[in-house]
Amino acid sequence: MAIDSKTSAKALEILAAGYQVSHSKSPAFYDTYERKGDCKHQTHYCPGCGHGVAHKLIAEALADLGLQDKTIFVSPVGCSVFAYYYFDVGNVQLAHGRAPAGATGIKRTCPEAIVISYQGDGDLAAIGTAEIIHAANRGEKITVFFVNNAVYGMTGGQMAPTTMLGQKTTTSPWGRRASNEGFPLHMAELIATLEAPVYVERVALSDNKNIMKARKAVRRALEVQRDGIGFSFVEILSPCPTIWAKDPVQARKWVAEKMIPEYPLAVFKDKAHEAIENRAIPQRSVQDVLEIRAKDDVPLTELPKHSHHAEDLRIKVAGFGGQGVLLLGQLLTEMGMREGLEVSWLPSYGPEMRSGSANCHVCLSQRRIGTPLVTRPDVLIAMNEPSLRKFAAQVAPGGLILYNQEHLPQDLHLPHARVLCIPASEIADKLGSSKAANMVLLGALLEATHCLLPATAEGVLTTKIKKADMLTWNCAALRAGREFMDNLTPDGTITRAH
Ligand SMILES: Cc1ncc(C[n+]2csc(CCOP(=O)(O)OP(=O)(O)O)c2C)c(N)n1
Ligand code: SF4
Repeated sequence: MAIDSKTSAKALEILAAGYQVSHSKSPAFYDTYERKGDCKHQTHYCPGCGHGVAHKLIAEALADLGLQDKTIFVSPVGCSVFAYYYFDVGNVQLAHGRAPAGATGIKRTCPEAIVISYQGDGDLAAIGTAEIIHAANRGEKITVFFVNNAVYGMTGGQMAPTTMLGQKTTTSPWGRRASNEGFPLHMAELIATLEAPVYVERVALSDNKNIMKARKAVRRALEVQRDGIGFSFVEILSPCPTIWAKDPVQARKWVAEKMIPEYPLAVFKDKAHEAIENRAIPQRSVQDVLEIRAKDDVPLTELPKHSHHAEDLRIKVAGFGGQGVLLLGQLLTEMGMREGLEVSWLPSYGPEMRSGSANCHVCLSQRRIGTPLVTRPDVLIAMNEPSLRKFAAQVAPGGLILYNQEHLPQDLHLPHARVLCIPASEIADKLGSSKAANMVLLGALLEATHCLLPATAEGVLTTKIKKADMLTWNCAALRAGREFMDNLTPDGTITRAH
């Protein structure tokens, strides 16, 4: 290698000063990579692969910026699927294309974390187009590193959305044609057209100079997230020597000569300063939200001094479409919000509007909710027999089942839970509308668990139901459900007939 006189003089100067030049791995990498049998110092990437370089730049930035301990790295499906074997940070690996959706959830539940979505071009620009566009458009405060090598590496070199016109791949053996496969997608430009993203840059791993620029971009993107400013996106043009059938040196050259002309390197957006000054959206407290609602003329129950019986209550409501299953879940979450709880509501129903099965998952919690899925309910409200049969076994030991019938089916034994049989449809029918059976069960739930205040329920009903006669039925049904519970003995039998 030729060393010019300036470089060698600098080297001599360093040696004379007693410095020791050494190479070490970033502390943001594990010391050994467990997956790799005898080669625990190596990654699984091919020699000359850009993923290795991109990983190094990210790991060094995390360590230098002091972010390693708060980072959660979301790996994709693609050659970088095993990134979690290398980065000594929190790791999650998600289904193909879903990394930005997962990263959104993680960032929203752990806003103090640094959340990275790392994706290839197949993952981000093909199967995951919707996820990335919407995460960017919502301005999620995450960082996305998009490794564009113009092919599907992991699966053997199929055409990617970023494959260039004329480029041959296993699925475009005569070269990509605009007339048949469309034009290459320019993701950085596309993302930069959206209003919300704060920082968007394209860099290339083509030579040392560009790698140094990539290093800077990686840091900038992470700083944008560290400072809580907004969505940052770095597209990294990256060599894939194996699929391109080139050696590592030729592959880097190909990035410079073929990819950069198609994908120009640029900072497409850097609104960080503007964002800080003009666009910072203040976080709203529960009290703020209540005040806003008050201005909107929504009648409020006062924030009650109510001690909720449990920190977390997970409820599943299930029945036929048309029984008010989803509405009951919505009412519970609205009530929870009014009482200052964290809430979530997740509906699940078939394509039929009526008579198909429907259920919803409801979480009421004094803490932030990690997942809206209720797989082990504390309470099951089963509005019909198929729902009881389907979900009763899921109820947590010692949990509660409210069943919309006078008796359990004879063959069903549910010793693990407390079962209350309430002929809610019948009670509601006598009050004027069997449609209010869900309110009877709501009343029974409030009485049985004291999870929320009956006054809150009436407040929510008054806001939601505009027709006077319907409001009367529903409030009457709510009270009937509570009264029914008052007349139950501890073993669940009725002391007074209705
Ligand atoms: C749902 C689903 N569809 C398809 C696949 C097959 N698959 C695995 S990786 C991949 C594309 C990988 O290409 P890219 O995202 O560009 O990453 P690279 O391997 O080039 O780094 C595909 C299509 C899959 N695993 N899951
Ligand atoms: S196939 Fe390409 S992207 Fe995958 S590890 Fe090898 S060089 Fe890297």
